[in-house]
Amino acid sequence: MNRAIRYSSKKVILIALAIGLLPIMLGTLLVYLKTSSDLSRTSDNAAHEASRQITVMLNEAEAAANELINIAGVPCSEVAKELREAVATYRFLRATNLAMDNQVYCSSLYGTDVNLTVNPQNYLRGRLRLVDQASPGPKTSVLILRVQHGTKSVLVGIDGRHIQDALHLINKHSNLSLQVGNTWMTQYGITHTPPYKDFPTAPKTLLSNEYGFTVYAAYPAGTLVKHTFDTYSVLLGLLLALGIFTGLLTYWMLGRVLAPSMELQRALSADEFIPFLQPVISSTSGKWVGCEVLIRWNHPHEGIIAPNSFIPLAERSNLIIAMTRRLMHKTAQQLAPYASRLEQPFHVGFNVSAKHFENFDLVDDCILFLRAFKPGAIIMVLEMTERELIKPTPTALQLIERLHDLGVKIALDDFGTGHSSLSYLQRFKVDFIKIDQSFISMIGADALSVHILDSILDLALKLDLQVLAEGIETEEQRDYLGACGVDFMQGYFYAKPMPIDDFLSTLLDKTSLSKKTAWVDNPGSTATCPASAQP
Ligand code: G
Ligand code: G
Ligand code: MN
Repeated sequence: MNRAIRYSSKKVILIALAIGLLPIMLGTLLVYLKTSSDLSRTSDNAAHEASRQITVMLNEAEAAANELINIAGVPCSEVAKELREAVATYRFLRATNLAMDNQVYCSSLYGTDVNLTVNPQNYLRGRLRLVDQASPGPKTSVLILRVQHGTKSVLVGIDGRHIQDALHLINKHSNLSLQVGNTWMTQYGITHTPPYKDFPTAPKTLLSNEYGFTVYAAYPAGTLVKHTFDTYSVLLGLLLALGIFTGLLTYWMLGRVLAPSMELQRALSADEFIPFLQPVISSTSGKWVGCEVLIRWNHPHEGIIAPNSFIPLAERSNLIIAMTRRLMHKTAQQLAPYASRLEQPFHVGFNVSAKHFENFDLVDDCILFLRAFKPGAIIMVLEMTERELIKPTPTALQLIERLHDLGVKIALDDFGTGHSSLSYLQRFKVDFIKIDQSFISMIGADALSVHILDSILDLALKLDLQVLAEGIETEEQRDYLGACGVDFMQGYFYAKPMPIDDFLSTLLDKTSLSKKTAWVDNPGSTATCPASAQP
């Protein structure tokens, strides 16, 4: 394939990039959502577990308090021992206290040596309070449960270290805290500002109906991303590899399949396709009586590109219709101003493909072309190649009908290379046949080859159609074909395909024309036609 058509456009890169990123983004999103729901679940579990463990501690403390409430009011000297025994018996207790009318009068830690007034309003639901306690021993926090019966009450303190340990052990990564009123306990101790504000990831709140405390569980900022990468690093690596692979594959495939036709489309929009004209010469007058329009791609980097490298692609990608339309338009534009100085009528031949015979667009294109000239000035010829025979579908036949009504002629190009039958020529109402250059080059070669040419010529002439020989490169070929009665000549011997400007200046420059005269005017010609192919 031509290098020009493989130029990968920016679009291909963008599409490949998008397709490559798709599995990466989609996969990462799924993994991210999965991690998010994982974290949310563990956070929820942690909150429930913390709540459960604190409730267990409070239940024990309540059992102790319910035992001790019976001895509240009894003088301290009689019950101090029982208070200390309770602290020793129940696992989590740090201290027990008895009070009358909210005045603590007996403590497991200090006996009667205690002067403490209790304000029930400081207690959540009158029962629960979280405090720092400086003595005895190192400063620690205590969760106090208060149980009241009438004027009697008991205060039992749960050692905050038990709670801290529990909060710490339940989940090392999540941040757990216990809220009682306006006081919070984290695994690090007591605080009076909400600690969970700094932990925005997967926050969970759990309120204890039984005791009224609240447990918060959450993760620090960035945990989700960190967790995603920690847990799914292998999967993410695979996704990345998959993304790169699909991206490259897409780039490669588009580059092969899509880019060429996109490049053609671009060139079409940029008006890079231009007509070259090759003259058709009358055998009898030697005059330029027509031309064949041959498309060229005027590529910005590659220069002039021959059609063989892009016409098949244009046919496959359906661009050939639009391309031919542009070509007809440009030819008309450039030729029309000089139409009156051309031979009258002047034949202008366009190559058409099988694709053109699938609908009636060609009719409009031909009408537009002919409209650019005075009626009768131009004979438009459509060359359909014998290499790919067009199927005689109802559409194709009707199309030919309409074209004929417009005065458009049909030429069978590359005659001799295919297998068109007589009935085929009649059904398609062929007006001209163009003998393929491969036969013309046989002139002057061995006897067998010339024999093939003679048979082709014989057939062509007997069909009673106008005959054109293409690919004429030598005088000998011209004279031979002229003697055989071929009506029109085309080939490098006369002129190569050239830009319209060159074509016009050559045509209008009379002197240049006299150089290549008609075969009949060539006095030195001794060419004779074999009897079978004589006109
Ligand atoms: O010069 P040349 O290389 O022009 O032409 C090569 C081939 O391309 C020929 O077979 C010719 O019929 C074909 N060709 C040239 N121009 C066109 C065109 O406009 N349309 C189609 N379908 N074929 C073309
Ligand atoms: O298939 P079609 O007949 O449309 O193709 C015409 C092709 O033949 C074009 O590529 C044109 O450039 C080429 N051509 C025209 N005249 C000659 C010639 O005298 N010799 C050779 N080799 N090619 C020619
Ligand atoms: Mn042709």
